[in-house]
Order: sequence, then C-alpha cells, then structure tokens
Amino acid sequence: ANDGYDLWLNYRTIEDAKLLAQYQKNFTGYYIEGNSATMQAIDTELKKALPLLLDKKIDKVNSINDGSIIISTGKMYIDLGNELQSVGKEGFIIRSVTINKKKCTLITANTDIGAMYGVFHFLKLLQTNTPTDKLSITSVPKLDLRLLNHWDNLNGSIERGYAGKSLWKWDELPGVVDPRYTDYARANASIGINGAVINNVNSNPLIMTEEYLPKVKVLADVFRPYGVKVYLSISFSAPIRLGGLKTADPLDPEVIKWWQAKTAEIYKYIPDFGGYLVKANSEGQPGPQDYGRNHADGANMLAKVLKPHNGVVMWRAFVYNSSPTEDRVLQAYDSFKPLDGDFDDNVLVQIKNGPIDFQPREPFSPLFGAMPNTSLMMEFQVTQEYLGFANHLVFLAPLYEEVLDSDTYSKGKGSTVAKVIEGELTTKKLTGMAGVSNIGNSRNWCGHPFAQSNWYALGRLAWDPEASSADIANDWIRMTFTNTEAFINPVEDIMLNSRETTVNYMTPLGLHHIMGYASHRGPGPWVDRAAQPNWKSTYYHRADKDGVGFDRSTTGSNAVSQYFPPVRDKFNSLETCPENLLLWFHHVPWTYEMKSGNTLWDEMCYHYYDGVKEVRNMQKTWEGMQPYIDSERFEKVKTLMEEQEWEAVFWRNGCVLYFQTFSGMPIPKGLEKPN
Ligand code: GCW
Repeated sequence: ANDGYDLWLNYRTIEDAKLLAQYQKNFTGYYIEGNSATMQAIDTELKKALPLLLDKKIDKVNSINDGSIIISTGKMYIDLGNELQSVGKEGFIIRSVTINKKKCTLITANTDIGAMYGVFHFLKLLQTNTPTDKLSITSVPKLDLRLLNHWDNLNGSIERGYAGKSLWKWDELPGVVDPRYTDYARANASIGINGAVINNVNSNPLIMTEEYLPKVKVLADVFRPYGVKVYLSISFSAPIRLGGLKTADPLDPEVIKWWQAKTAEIYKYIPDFGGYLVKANSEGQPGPQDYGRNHADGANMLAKVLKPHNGVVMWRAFVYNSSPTEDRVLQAYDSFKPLDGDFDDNVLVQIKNGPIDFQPREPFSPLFGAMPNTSLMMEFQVTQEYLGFANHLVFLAPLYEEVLDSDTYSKGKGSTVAKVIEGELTTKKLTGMAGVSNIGNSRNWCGHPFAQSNWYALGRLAWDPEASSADIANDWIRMTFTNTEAFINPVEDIMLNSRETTVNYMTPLGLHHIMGYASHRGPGPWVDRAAQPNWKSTYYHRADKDGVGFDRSTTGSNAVSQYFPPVRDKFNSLETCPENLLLWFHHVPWTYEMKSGNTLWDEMCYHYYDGVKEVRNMQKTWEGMQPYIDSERFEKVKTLMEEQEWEAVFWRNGCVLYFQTFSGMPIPKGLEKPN
C-alpha cells in the first residue's frame, strides 16, 4: 500500500537488476564535509534514501574511498576553476571524479543549501534510473524567489483549498511541533522552493501579534535548514486594527513608525524573515488608495521599512472592481503600467499569469513586458480553483509552460514571459515565481494523487522557467510511481493531455469564467443574468442570438491594445486570432466558419463532446495501469476519475444546452443528445 505521503520522495529499490548492480558498485558510502543543520539534514536524507534505493547497507564514511559520494562546500577536491563561483548562492555541481585514484561522485556548492539541492538532484538521478558513471552537471536557479503562497487562515481553513485543513496547527504551536513541518520543508527543498508565505493574502492581522509570532518562529526554525524562508501576508490596515492608530496612510509618520517597530519585532523572532506579500485595494482589502495614495506609495513605504533587514515586498497586481461598464481584463494593466519605474529595488510586483483569474486558458497578462523598470514576478495557481478542485486530474505544467513561452514582443521577437521574469528584459533584477499552494493536511498532501505533480512542477519551473512539461512529467512519474515503461508512457500522455481535456469540457475556444458563481465548481454560464445583474463585467461569454464571445478588439473594449505589436494585431483580427482564444477577444457569429470548416456552434459542441470522450479514454488507460502500482493509489485515482467524468458530463450538458438557447442550432449529427 502507499498512502501518497512520501510524494515524489518515494524511495524504492531500483527495479532494473543490472542498473541496481551498477549503482551498488558505484556507490559505497557518503562523506559529508561539515556539520551545519543543513548538512545534518542531508545526512538524514541520505541515510534514509540510499539503503532503500540501493537495497544494501550504505553508511556515512569518515574517509574517501572508492564509491564515495562526497558532499562538500568548503574543501576543493578538484580544480573547478571559475565554475564553482558561477553557480552562485544556490546552484550546485555534480561530477564523477577521481581523487587519489579513488572513483567518487562529488556534489559541491558555495553554500550548504546549494549542496542540499545537489543531493536531491543526485537522488533524482537514481530515482529516475539515470546512468551515473560520467556525471557532469551544473545547475543554477534562474529565479531568486521560488515561493509557495498559502491561502491559509488562522482558523485552519484554507481559501480555495481542497486537500483538508491548514498544515499549520496554530492551537498546538509553539509547544507541539508536528514532524510534518519537516517533511513539508524537505519536499520543498527537493524541488528548489526557497520560501513560503504561510498565511492568506486576505490577511488576518493577528498573525503579526505576540500571540502568533512565537508560533511563526517555530515554523521558520524548522524550515531554515532546508532553505525555506518564511514570509507573511500583511493587512494594510494593521496599524489601525492592531496598533490603534486612526489611519494607515502610508505617508503618515506614525504609520511608518508603527511598521518599523512591528517589522523589527518580527526580525527579532526570525532574523532571516523574507518579507511581506500584500493584497491591497483588491476585493475589499484595505490599501493605500483608501488614503488617496497609489500602489507605489504603499509598496515603497513597506520596502523602506524592510530594507535594513534585507526583506522584500511582493505587491500583487490582482486588482479590479465590479464595474458594470469597464472590462475587468483592462484593470490590472491600467492601474500598474503608469507606475513603472516608481517601485523601490526591493519591491516585486506579483502578477497572475492571465488578466482575469487563473482560468483553464487565458492569454498571458499584458503586464509582462509592459513594465521594463520594475521587478515582475509570476503568480501561478497550483490549487485547482477553476480546474475541478482536487477531483480532476489536471497536470498544470502545460498551462504554466504555455504562459512562460508566450512571446510578448516587448523588446522584439523572443521577449518571452520567461525572459521577462528572469529579469533579462527589465532594468530591475529581483526575480521570482509564486504558486498558490494546493497543500493541506490530507494524508497525501494535495487530495488527488496527481495534484502532487502540480506542486512538483511549480518548483521545477521556478528553478528553470524554460524547463519542459514532458520532462517534468516523466521525472515525476518515475519518482512517484515506477520506472516501468508500460506505465510511464501512457500516464505521461494522460498528464500532458489533461489540461486541454479540461479546457474542452469547461471553457473551449477562449470561453472563460463561466463557472458556478461563488464556488467556481461546475458550470454556471447562466449566472450573469440571474444572480448578478449588475456584474456584467464578471461573466463574459456575452452570448446572444447573433453569436458568443467578448469583443476585446479595437471595436470592443480594446484590451488588445495592451499587447505589443504584432501580438496586438494577431489577437485583434478574427482571422489571425488563435482559435483557442477566439471568444476571449471576439464576439463571433454562431455560423462563423472555423478553420476546420465547421460553424462556430458545431465546433463548440465538438470540443465539449471531445472533452468528455477524452476523460473516458483516460479512464480506460488508467484501468490498464493496475498491474504496475499499489492498489491504494490506483483505486483512489480510479474513483476520482469517475467523479471527473460525472462533472465533465455536467459541464458539457450544462454549457451546450445553455448556449443552444441562443444559437438555436441543432447538435451536430453523430453526437449523442446531451441528456
Ligand atoms: O481567484 C480569486 C479567488 C479568491 C482569492 C483571489 C485573490 C485570496 O476566488 O478566493 O482570494 O482570487 O487572488 O486574491
């Protein structure tokens, strides 16, 4: 049995006998230089992993022998020239080397945490059955901040969380320290995640009180050896709510003083505290605009307070109001673009990947590329708020990859979103990626066994935004389940196709935000007319008897103008707009002829029907996987797929029948009646 607790750190004996024999010969013991908390954690990890993987006793050794794995950050065993310097604070080098005629594997870095990343990488090589005779690996993370954002509330609930309650047991802390906190940090370290914002962006300011800070400190202490820094989401009105001041105006000297004192207090508990994440003037949260100040005034005030402590501010760009007239898609860009260049050096503007809200498919946010004098960081959502919660198998790396690979053309061809967030196209160089966590206290962390792959993918893409989804899926399957090809190939296919499948049965052709109104579960394209007559800007399909889709071309809300040419022109024209974003940018007649020759109506029906068919194919493929894995995870996935199929049918029928009331056209021949 396997309850999924071990995630991708599911160390099992190498299945291939020949390879196992080779590894057993190559690796005889491990040698660790140094004794820091991080080195001790490395020791613990190797002590656990190596005997399981290699099916033999394998110990820490005190001298270098044939087959030693050497972990060192101080002593140089071979001349690496400038190479070691070039890997910076967090990178590492893994080399097959000969030292005093002994054949060894050297894992080295400038810091202990770099060495830890190297050790996890080395273990991954074994877990994925990679040949290890002539290793020559150099790896450096391309982004500085690689973070999880937990939307965890102090009462233990998680906003948009689908895998149980918060991991943080505030009622037990600081006295009782759940060992799970260590496993959480290990899992993060294994994929290079180096920070956690532990509380909801809709922040309860109590987190900054004397009652909670000692508890937060304990978490920081547990995470520290694994290189995971703690950050907090703050409430902009904390000076009023906690400090009893009359205002939270960022330019008020008393307010600044309050933040200075509070921040100094936090650093007393946590000397390497990371900084603040801020949701301001968004969805009812307080912010600088309440005092006639702008986002830069607010961010810079906090930045100056954090600066002497080396902390950063991550200021979210997720702002909109429910205006009946202004297209929501325009609002983040319109609010932030004019502030380019105004933010301090230790501020990052954190931007959701698309201009609305974590939809199954959106175009990339036009802010990427539009603020060349600001550090911009990516916010992806790992928790599946709009993608079937933890009930649907949706591998999100292809969604992330699609955004990162998008070309903004901000500095000509090749100005991808990845390059923007890597700081290559901006004058300010602080870089980062955040993922809104899908982790809870359910035994397998993420609810759906495959949802673990999204946490994994976020880490891998934060380390290298140009990594490929296929590689990530392949590694994850091997580490989490098995190296048997008969399992890997079909399951990799399932994963790589799963996002498009979900788009098909939920929001094909650029449809968006037609989910159930508040829960965001199941279809709800009918909501705008019924429950929210004033929120015309929220539900966007704009179906009528002439057609469907939101006109954001130059004849409509003109959102296309927020993109650089030629992207702007491509989106603007009905002929060149990618069909998978057609209804995002255009209101299109039901009888419009698509590239396939089908009418728009027929094409929409085919997508919805295909989505359901693809879920059923996925179920069939999964049935055949039973021989290769444990029954516990097999059955769990099987049951969840039944739920997914049920919901896919609900989506298809709900949407097709609803839109049919406008198109008045028949469901294409050959498709079953949706009932
Ligand atoms: O996606 C929306 C969610 C809110 C969330 C908000 C945000 C934390 O529906 O639950 O609030 O975005 O990102 O701030």
